[in-house]
Amino acid sequence: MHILGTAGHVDHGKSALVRALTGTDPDRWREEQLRGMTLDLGFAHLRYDDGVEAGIVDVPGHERFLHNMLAGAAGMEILLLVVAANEGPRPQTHEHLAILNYLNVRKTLLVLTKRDLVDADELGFAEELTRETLRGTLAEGAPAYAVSTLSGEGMNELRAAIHDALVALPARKPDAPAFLPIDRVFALSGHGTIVTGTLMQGTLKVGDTLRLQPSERDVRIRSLHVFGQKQEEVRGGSRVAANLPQIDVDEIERGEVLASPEFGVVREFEVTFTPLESALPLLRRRNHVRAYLGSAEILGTLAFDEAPREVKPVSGVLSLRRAAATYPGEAFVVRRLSPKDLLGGGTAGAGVVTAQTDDDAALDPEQQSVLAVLASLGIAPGIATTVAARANLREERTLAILESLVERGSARKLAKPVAFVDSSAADGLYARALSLINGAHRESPWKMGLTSIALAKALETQESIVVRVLATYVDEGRLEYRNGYYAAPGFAPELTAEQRKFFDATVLLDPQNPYVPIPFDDLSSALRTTKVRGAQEAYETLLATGGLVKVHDAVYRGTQVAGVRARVEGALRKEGTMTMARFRDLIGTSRKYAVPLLEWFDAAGITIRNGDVRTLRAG
Ligand SMILES: Nc1nc2c(ncn2[C@@H]2O[C@H](COP(=O)(O)OP(=O)(O)OP(=O)(O)O)[C@@H](O)[C@H]2O)c(=O)[nH]1
Ligand SMILES: [Mg+2]
Repeated sequence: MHILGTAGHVDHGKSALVRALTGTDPDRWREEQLRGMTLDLGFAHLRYDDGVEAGIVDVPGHERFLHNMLAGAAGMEILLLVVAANEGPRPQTHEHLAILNYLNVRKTLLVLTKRDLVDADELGFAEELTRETLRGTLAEGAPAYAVSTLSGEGMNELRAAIHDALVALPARKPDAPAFLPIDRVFALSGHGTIVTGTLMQGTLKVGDTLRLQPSERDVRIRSLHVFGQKQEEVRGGSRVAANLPQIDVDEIERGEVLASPEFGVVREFEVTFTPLESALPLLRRRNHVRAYLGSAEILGTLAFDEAPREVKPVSGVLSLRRAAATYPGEAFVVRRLSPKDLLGGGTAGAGVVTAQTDDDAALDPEQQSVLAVLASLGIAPGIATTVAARANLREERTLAILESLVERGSARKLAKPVAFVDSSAADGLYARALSLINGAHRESPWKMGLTSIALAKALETQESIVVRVLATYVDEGRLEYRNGYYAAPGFAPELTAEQRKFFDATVLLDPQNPYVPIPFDDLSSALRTTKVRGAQEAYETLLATGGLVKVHDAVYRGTQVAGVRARVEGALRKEGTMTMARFRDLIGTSRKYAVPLLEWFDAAGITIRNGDVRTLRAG
C-alpha cells in the first residue's frame, strides 16, 4: 500500500477533497466538523474496483497546527497539493511545499479545487500563478487537475490519475526492519492500547515482538488492523493500527516509534542538511532547533563547521535533547526554536556520532547569573526589570541574555506580559499538569480535560501562572487547550454508551420537523434528575465539541445545525440574500426558534446581517 497526503493553505478544500475521493470525512472531531477546520491529522482509505488502494493522510492547513501537519508529512509518498482556484497559492501552500521538499514525496499532483467558483480565465490565471510557485520545488511540472467537490467536475480524471500514480510507485521495502512512527494513541475498551501510524518500511505480523523507542520497551503485537480490517501481516506503506495490550495509553505518545529491535536510539547523528534560502540569514554555526523526525518533534541543536551561506547540502551534526530511533537516510526538517521559522531539512547520515559535542558548552558568566536568578524564582515568572536588578545587570543586557537563554532552551518566554521562567521549573509544572490531565482522561473519558482552575488548585500554583506557563506548551503542541479545558495531545473525549443513550433520548429529533430544537429547560431538568454518571460533564463536552449547540433557550444537535448551515449556504449561493421569512421556510421552524438561530449564524461568522437580509460571509 502507499500513502497519499494532502497539503495546502487553510480552507482550500483538502478535507472536502478527501471526502469526495473516499466517502470518509477526515475531520474526525466534532469540533473540526462544526468549525469546518482541520485541527489534527485525519485518515481515510482510498479503494479502486481493481483492488488498488491507498491510505490518505489529511493535514490541517492552519499555521497554528503546523506541528500536526509535520507529524503526518513524513509518511506521504504521493502528494495532492491543494490550491483553491479562487485564491491561488497562499502562505501555507509555500510552507507545506518547503517542508515536503525534504521528505519522502515521490509524485505530486496539483489539485485546483473549487472549480465551480471560477470561470475559465480565472482558472487559467490560478494555474499559472501556482506553476510559478512550484518552480524549483518537488512539484515543478506536476500535472494539474481542476476539480469541484460540489459538482463533481474533474473528480473522475483526478481519481484516474491517482490510480495510475499508485500503480507506478514501487513497493516500499518489505524486507527492511519494521519502522512505524506513532501518530495516535488511544484505548479501546476491552482491548487496551492501540497505536496507529504509517509503516514506513518492513513488515509487521501478529505475534511479533517489537520495541517501542526511545523508551526501549519490548511489546508484542496482539492484533493488526488496516482501515478497520483485521490483518495477520501488514507491509510497508500501510496505515496500521496495532493493539499493544501490555502497555498503558499514558505510557506512549505521538512521536514514539514502534520498530524492529535492530533500531537503536541515538541522541546525536551526522546529517546532510540543505538550508532554505529564507533561513540563510538565521543560521549560525550552532542552532537551537525543533527537529521533526517521523512523527516526533524533538528539541535539539544543529551544528556545522561553519554557518551555511548557500542553498546547498552541507554536513552537520544534529544533537537531540532526548534519544530518538532513526535510520540512515531518514528525512527530517528543522524549525527555529522561537520564532518557529522553517530552517531547512535533510537526511540522517549513516555514521552515528557518539562523542559529546560541546552543545551544552558552559554558559558565560552573565548567562549563568541570569539563569540563577530565574532558578531562584522557581515557577514565578520573572520580568526583565526584576531579573536585571537581582543579577546586577542593565535591563537591556538582561533582556538580551534572557532571549539567548530562551533560544537555547534554558528558559521559557511567557506572554502577556512578557516574562521568563526557568525551563526546569516550567517542565516540572508541565509534567505534573500532564499527569493530572491524563488521570482525568482515564477516570472520566467523557470530560474535555481539566480547567486552569482545577489544575491551579491541584498544583497549588496561582492560576495565572499555570495559564501562562502551559500556554507555551500548548504552543508547541505538547498540550491541547480547547474551550477552556487542557487535554493531552490527540485526546478526544468519548461519552459512555449510557450517556449517549441519555442525550439521544432527551434531545429528541422529530423526523417531521428535523430542524426543530428542544427547549433548554427540558434538557436542564432531565440533567438534574438523571442518575446517569457524569451526565452534566458529558453535556459540557457535547457543547464544547459541537455535539449539541445551545442557541438562546433552545438546544440543537450539532447535526441539526450543520444541516441548517448547509441549507443556508446552498440557498445563499444561489439566491445571494435571505430574509428571515425565507430562512424560516427553508428550515421549517417557527419565528421563535428561527430568529435566535439566524443571529447565532451571524455571530458564528457564517452569515452577515445587512438591514433585513443576510448574505454569506465571503471566504
Ligand atoms: N464551492 C466549493 N466549495 C468547496 C469546494 N471544496 C471545498 N469547499 C468548501 O471550502 C471550505 C473549506 O473546505 P475544507 O475541505 O474544510 O478545507 P481544508 O483545506 O481541509 O481546510 P483546513 O483543513 O482547515 O486547512 C468548506 O466550506 C468547503 O465546503 C469546492 O469544490 N467548491
Ligand atoms: Mg481540512
